[in-house]
Amino acid sequence: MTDVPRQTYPFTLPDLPYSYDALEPHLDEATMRVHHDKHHKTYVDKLNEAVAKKPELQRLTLVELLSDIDKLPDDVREPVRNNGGGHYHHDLFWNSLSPAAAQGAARQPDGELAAAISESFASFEKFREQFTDVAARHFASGWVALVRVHDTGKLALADLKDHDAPPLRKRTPLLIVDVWEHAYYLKFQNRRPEFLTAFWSVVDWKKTAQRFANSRTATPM
Ligand code: MN3
Repeated sequence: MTDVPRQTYPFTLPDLPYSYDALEPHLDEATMRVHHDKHHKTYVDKLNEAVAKKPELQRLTLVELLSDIDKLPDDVREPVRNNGGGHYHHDLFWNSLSPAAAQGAARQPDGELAAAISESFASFEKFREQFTDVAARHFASGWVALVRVHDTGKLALADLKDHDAPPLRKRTPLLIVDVWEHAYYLKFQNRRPEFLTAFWSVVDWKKTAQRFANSRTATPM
């Protein structure tokens, strides 16, 4: 299956890359099930509905659609922004999480990613503090991502409203957390900080390091 950023119409929902209960006890099976099978699927379905009406958009990849959002026809711009962004971000979120980390393995980055985080944020602890703070304070629905800024090669945080994607030609998201209530309400109700603590226990630093390495050599498109 084509990786999600490079998918073209008709877009498809990949299976979760691990079992629904693989992140227990940090992230619960019931939430993972409804989040992937219902929420994420609905974004894919609605994205397809929107693009079905525009044959001229059907050869564009998901990243191309999201990068040129302002150039899209008026009647599909918002559906693509919301549902295309929802598809892109959820795929990255599933691939930001690791069953091995849930079991206690590799809960910190190493190698070049660790060095880049320290260079951009002073230390791993400062990075985690800043990321957690932005995610805890984010008003209403959205996402917080660690991104690589292509111009400078530095890492930065992106605080994203609703499903708005960052400018993907200029910034590549490496790690993301979903702060929509549907991501945590079943288990944590309104206690978003507890969800964020659970998130740090399941981050997939290995895949994040792979995305970091790819972002330095491959074009985002
Ligand atoms: Mn979600």
